[in-house]
Amino acid sequence: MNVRFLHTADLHLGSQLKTQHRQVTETIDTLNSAIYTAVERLFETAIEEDVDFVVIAGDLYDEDSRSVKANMFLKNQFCRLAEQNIPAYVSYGNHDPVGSATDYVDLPDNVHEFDHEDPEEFHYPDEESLEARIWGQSYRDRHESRSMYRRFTPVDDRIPNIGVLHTGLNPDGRRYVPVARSDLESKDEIHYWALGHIHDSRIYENEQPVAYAGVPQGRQITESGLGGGYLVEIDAEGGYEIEFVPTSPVVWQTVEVDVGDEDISSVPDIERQIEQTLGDFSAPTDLFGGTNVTVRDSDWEVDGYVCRWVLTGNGPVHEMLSNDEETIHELTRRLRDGLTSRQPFIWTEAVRNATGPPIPPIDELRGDDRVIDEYLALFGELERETVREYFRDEVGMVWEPVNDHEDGRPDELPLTDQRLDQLLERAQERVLEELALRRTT
Ligand SMILES: [Mn+2]
Repeated sequence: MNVRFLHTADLHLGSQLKTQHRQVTETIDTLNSAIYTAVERLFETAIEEDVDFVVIAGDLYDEDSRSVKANMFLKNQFCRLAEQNIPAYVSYGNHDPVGSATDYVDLPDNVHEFDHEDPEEFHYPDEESLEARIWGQSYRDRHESRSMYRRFTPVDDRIPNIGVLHTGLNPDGRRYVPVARSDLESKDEIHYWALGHIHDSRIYENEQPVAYAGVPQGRQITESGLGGGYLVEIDAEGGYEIEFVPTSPVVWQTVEVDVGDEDISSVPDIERQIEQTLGDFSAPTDLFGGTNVTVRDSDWEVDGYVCRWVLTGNGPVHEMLSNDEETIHELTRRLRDGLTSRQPFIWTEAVRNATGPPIPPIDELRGDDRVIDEYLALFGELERETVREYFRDEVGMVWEPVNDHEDGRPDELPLTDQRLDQLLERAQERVLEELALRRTT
């Protein structure tokens, strides 16, 4: 016995892309409707593929107050499924807990919403001709300290059993369904874990698949790459096939552009340098390296990219970019004017200046100057883990690592290993720049 279904989560209907795009007209419709377009594509795929059912693992809405528009939109999507006799099994998450929910419209009968007091088991297609069981539980409040999964108890594993959970997979956290991945993996009677909450698509294949569908459409620079959902086929013997269906019309990217060349000295020069990177743009499809997940090849195309340009390199433009904020503002404005009408469009989210002053190449300085040599040797020490520990201690609470994106605060800077690397590298460059300037002039 096998079943085929669509697994999605974290639609966050009712939220907006954080793009500061209010002042443009050409792309405004695409950006404003990107989340709806992405979700519509998911439902379209479910219908085209004639799946058995659809599973949504929480955060359908961005706010627990929901919105009339989002509510009406989802109702229409569910009605399209109903016309094809496709049921949907829906759990609510920390963004749309049931306890404080306002439903503006009633959803059609093919939508089965998981209860928020106790776990619930739904039967596909019905009690008489049982082909699959779908277990889940909705959030009652914004924070859920119940781990829920223990009470997902199908009577046998002779047909596919699916567990639906909105969780950060953090056994020590108390807010988003504390549970370890190994806890879920040890539940042999569950053949597929359909998870929500983490916003990028990822999958663990140690035992049965434990899968996050990710967002259908990224909304900010930290949600980069393709958004989408999974087409899943499973059987009761542990066999499975998972295909990722890309849906996001807009892709977020951070692009480093080296503007350190000595010939680059003006704003138009920087623009030309940025334009040279555009030829390499393509939606990244190598998302699931080392797993069994394939990315669906369809006529789907990206409508546009939202880019954060990070300018790097040591050259004459450093002074111009650093002395006056207006330069960055003007560059941002010109990029928005110049690139937005392209196909696919390029919207500039921000320009960040990470350039340094012109200095001689390090290799020219090495060996010639005792101070610089000593400094370079000292910097090698920073690679050691004990020194990294010391830094982590010194910078204190403000740099506490945040494992769950929901726990991030605007006044905190989560210190990941990657960010620590960036900081150390940047610090090394800054000191070296100062030393080189002072020792050579
Ligand atoms: Mn979410």
